[in-house]
Amino acid sequence: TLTSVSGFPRIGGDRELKKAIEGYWKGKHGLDQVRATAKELRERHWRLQAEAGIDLIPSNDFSYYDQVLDTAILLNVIPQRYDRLAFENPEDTLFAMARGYQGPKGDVTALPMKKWFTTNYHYLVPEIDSATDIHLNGTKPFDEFEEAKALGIHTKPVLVGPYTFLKLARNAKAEPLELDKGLVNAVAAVYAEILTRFAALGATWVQFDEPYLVLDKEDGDVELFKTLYAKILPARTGGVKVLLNTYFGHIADVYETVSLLGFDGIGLDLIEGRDENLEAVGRYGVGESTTLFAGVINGRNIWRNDYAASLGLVDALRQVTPNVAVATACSLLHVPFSTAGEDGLGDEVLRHFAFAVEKLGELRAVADLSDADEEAKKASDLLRENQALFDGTRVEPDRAVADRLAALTDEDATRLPARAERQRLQREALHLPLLPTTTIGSFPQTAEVRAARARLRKGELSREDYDAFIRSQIDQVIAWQEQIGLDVLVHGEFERNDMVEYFGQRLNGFLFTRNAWVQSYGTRCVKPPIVWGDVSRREPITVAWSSYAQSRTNHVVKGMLTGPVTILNWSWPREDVSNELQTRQLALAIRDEVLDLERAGIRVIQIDEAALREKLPLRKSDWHKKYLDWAIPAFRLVHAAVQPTTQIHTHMCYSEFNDIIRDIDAMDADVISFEASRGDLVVLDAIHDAHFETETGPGVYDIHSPRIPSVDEIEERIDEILAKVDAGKLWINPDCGLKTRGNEETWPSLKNMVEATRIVRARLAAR
Ligand code: THG
Ligand code: ZN
Repeated sequence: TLTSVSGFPRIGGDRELKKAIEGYWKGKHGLDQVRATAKELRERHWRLQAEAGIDLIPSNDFSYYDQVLDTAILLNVIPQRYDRLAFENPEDTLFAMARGYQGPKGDVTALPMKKWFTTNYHYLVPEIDSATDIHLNGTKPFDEFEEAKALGIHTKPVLVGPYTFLKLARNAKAEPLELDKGLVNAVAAVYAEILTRFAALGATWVQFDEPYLVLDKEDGDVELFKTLYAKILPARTGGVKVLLNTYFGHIADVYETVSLLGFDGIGLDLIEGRDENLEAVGRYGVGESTTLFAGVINGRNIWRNDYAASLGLVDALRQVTPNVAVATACSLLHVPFSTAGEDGLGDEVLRHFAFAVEKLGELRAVADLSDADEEAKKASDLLRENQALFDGTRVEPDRAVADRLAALTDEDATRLPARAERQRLQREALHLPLLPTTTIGSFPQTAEVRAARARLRKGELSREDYDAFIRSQIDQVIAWQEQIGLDVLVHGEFERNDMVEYFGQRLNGFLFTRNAWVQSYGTRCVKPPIVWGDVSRREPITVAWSSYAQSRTNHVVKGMLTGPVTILNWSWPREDVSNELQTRQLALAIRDEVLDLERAGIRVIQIDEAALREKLPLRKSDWHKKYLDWAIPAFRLVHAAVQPTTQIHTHMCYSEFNDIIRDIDAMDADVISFEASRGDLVVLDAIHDAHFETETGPGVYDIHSPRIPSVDEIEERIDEILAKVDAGKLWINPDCGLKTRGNEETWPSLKNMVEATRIVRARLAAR
């Protein structure tokens, strides 16, 4: 049985690509070194897959920064402002589009970045305007195909498909495209040309990734898909085959249409879209010359595959067609590289894990087992050993946690009195001015802060000295906040590496890896903690730092926590219990922390839910019953027991929640801050129209850029917001945390923000 990998991680087992590219950006070496590292990694990754016996090994899944950006460049979708910089090397144009450019050649901001479906990966949004001249630009996919061929490895080129590309692209005003005939034809023509070229190079399969197909369809979507592929598929010459690959959900609503278009292969996600996809295949059948690619190896988890379950899925498809290949359910980009070297974990634990390299072996094993007869399967050690991983209890349940959860009632997740009454009491208790100013919590993680943490880890700095260092950082940041006149202060989070890892490390039930990095965007990676058992809190986590900060000032200091939904979404959840249960366990742990902070005299507590929207199901019909109905109450459980005068804040990184605005209000926080500085004021209309009760802090400047916004600019911004939000309910803050910024831009920016606020306040008072 044929095996196919959708895509492989490219950052490298030791993040070699990250280091090479960042070294180049810092001027430590030239592009030649970046190119050499990239080439080495491609070779290593192809060889690993070949040695694992994979039949269809992807090429062009490599990228310096992002595969959507690569696709844009391949289609010559390069806005003029980047082209005009006239770099000699195409890599520099690519990096300018990805990160912006400021230097002798000009000054341009980066393309916007967005979350890739329900993952923590981010892609760059292609920008198409009337001046865009779409044509095949560059040779990256062909070069990489030939590079592998020269190594004796025949690969399957992979491209982001034309439908997904057009659905993700925006016009210059960041609006969805008006898809006129010319544009659609031009895009289809490039893909047809790509197919023709690959046929000439001797490719057997070409894979087009169309994850956008798993979303609800809008008017015209199905037509668009049909139009594109009706123009592209006839370009199959010389026996080249086209695999239409879908993932992150099911395509039941279009399966019939798609199966009639004559693709040589259709890739189906049998993990996330299992039941619907199986049902659709059963109902509509499969064309005689079409192979189904059964996506049974999970590309979104770190757990070993359950072979018996996978074989069941392959068998179910074989009831319909003999032409079944076995595949990863999506690209392996979203999992860490390899478990090799994770010797801190112990074999009892490690045998349950499969990262990208180990998943290759699983894929081959499932394919081979699916060819074996019943006798051979019975005799298979491989199958027996695999089964043993899923028999019995992996970890003893924590009775105390179960009892606590069982005793909870709706009242435990219901805060009283009602929000309007609380807001009145809080205004009196906290003595806040109109338009209170604050920040999202973190301050710059300078080289000095990172170095201190590294030295603590290596044993070069004692815990006492480290704590003293953190206290000195807090002293400084409190003093600076007082100086520039912020109203609600924070301690700066200098003690934290990552807002999720930090909490995971201090809770029962979590495990950690040394090197299990996953790309989040560009060269930035995350190392999510692993939920292994029932979660509970051992002891207070943040109380000492927050109380210390509060002891240094007469201003209110805001306590800073990460919420349960975000902790789970940015961890590797276990699969033997539901996400809902794990989130409720986390909610109880954070609830204990909230109450301890309150007891210690912290009167404002922020519970970040930066990733709340990330795992919102892709199909609207699933939003509530599969997610919001338990995620929102879990958040309420965290804070419902505080005093009416304790003010609860929350923060979300993306303002894309117009469509779930009532659910956000139902979190019942007193204040919410969110990103809104990129000109997108639509969410403010939604807040207005929904009679949103939560006080709001729409970010007044963009922290993702090193630019310092002027007082005028921020003042204008506040006025714009005031046209839509009642002054009595408005907070003034930046977009997001400041940990990725430097002090040299942070403090002037905040100073300007406070100054702009004072001007607006004075104007409002004079009215
Ligand atoms: N934490 C986690 N996920 C996130 C964010 C986060 N996802 C979305 C958002 N923030 C943007 N993503 C990132 C991801 C990584 C980093 C910053 C923003 C980052 N990573 C360091 C790097 O790759 O250099 C890690 C280095 C280290 O810790 O040694 O800065 O905040 N979980
Ligand atoms: Zn944020």
